[in-house]
Amino acid sequence: MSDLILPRREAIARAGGLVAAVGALPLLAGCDAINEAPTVRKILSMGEEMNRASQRALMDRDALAREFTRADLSPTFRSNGTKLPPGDAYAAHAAAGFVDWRVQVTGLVARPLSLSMADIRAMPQRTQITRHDCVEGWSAIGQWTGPQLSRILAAAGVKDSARYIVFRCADRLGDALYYESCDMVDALHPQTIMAWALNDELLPIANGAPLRLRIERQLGYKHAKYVDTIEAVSHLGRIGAGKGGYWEDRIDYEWYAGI
Ligand SMILES: Nc1nc2c(c(=O)[nH]1)N[C@H]1C(S)=C(S)[C@@H](COP(=O)(O)O)O[C@H]1N2
Ligand SMILES: [Mo]
Repeated sequence: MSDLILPRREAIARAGGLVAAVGALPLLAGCDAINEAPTVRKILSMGEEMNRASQRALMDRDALAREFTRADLSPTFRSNGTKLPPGDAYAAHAAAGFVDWRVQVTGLVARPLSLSMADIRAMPQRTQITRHDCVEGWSAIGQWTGPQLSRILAAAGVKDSARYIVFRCADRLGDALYYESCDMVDALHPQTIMAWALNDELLPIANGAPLRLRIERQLGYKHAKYVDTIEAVSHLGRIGAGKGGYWEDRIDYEWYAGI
């Protein structure tokens, strides 16, 4: 939590700095006189405004992404990035309807899990209709179903030392496997689900079959497809090139892609 409190402290410190600077002007009357000076009042309220804005930004991390209705569904939910993971192993899983697919829940957890798709579907489910925004300039509205990530993490007994969740994917894109990560605020957000259905059908291969992350407060590239490992970690530095995601490691995509 301490990183979350920092921005607010910074805002307060910055506002304080402004007030201190004005206080140093040769206005030196009592506090009340300073507070009544129009510029000072303006600056003080700016500080308050900044503080309120930063508090709002913090609280907003828990706010829900907008949900839509079935009437809003895009006629087709397009695919981006990998459309078919290369390799025989994935092809065999697909041919078998993913009956032997396993999702490992590992890292900083009390009870590592190896979940089948049947296990995933037996958990309590959440269905949500949301808009996906890709940085490449397109959006699509789809209905997603799957268990909340928070339930999976609770079943595994995620430890207090876990600060990030890493999602490892089965598709190699160029030189490396795709992966993504998020902090615990997004991991435990009610709309963060591991989806196995899109628009009431099993997830198509192009959209990440058999299981993909939906992390609705984040941009498209954070929504890892073809997930085979969910790992709780304390640091991201030793994973991939250390920037928390496949694209973050390669081009200047932000790790925190909040929307
Ligand atoms: N494993 C994996 N996940 C991925 C990608 C990918 O190439 N591989 N592309 C990302 C990008 S940039 C976007 S916009 C979305 C696209 O999801 P869609 O194919 O269902 O439209 O998946 C994201 N997750
Ligand atoms: Mo994207």
